Amino acid sequence: MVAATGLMNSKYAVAIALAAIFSAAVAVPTQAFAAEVQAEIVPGASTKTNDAYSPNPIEIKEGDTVIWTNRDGALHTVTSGTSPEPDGIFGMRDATNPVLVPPSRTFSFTFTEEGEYPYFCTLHPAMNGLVKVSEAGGPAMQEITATLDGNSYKVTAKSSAVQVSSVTIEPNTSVEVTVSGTGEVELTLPKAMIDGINKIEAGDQEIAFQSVGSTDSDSTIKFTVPSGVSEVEIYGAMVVPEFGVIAALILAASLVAVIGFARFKGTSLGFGRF
Ligand SMILES: [Cu+2]
Repeated sequence: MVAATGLMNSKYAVAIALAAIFSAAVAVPTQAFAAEVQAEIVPGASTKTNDAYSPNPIEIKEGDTVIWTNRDGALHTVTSGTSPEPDGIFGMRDATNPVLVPPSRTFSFTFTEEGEYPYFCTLHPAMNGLVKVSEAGGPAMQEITATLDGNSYKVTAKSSAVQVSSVTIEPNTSVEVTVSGTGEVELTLPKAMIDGINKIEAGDQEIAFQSVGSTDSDSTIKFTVPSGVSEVEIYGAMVVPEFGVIAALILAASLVAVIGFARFKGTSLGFGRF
């Protein structure tokens, strides 16, 4: 280790480049943050009441889309309001005509505001359901695992606006977080992976962060992802080093030493002949 330290610095760029290539290879495609939630009009719905739509209630977040599939053999509707009065929020083509959903077809609606949305079937007014939309501000929890040398590090992200798709360790340097969306995110990072967090960069810009918690094993930070940013670099006093790279560098160091020694011998031998 001690012998390799000098070489480590000169080969540092190589290690970082390797890490960058590796991170590019594992980049995960970003997904839309809003969810599509499946629901159905159950078989035999015509004779059912609050069990005609399933699940009931449907619990979602602001921005989510509910897709109802008609699994029954009859026509039905998914019409907002309290039976038998449509309120016009969804499921109506115009003031008087509901959207008919034939067997095997779907009806979908995107809920952008929190609240409770009762709905029913205009053809079978006993059929009724409820969609409960909670504030997107109730942050979603995401768990992402970063791996290095067979060790995995579990990172938790909490945000109502930002989706974290991958966390990549650049050994000895930083932790790179791939994000989509703009807004505040709270990250809990294992200290075994990064400790003494001291700087966050997005692109070439430093962004402000707050330490909001610390335990023996984890630290939690909070920052705002600016618009147009897809990668955030977190720097710390300690970032886990890559064992494989260190081993390769030590091997390279000893090879260089051996070759150097052999050349020296060869040269001196050559001189000896003249
Ligand atoms: Cu119906």
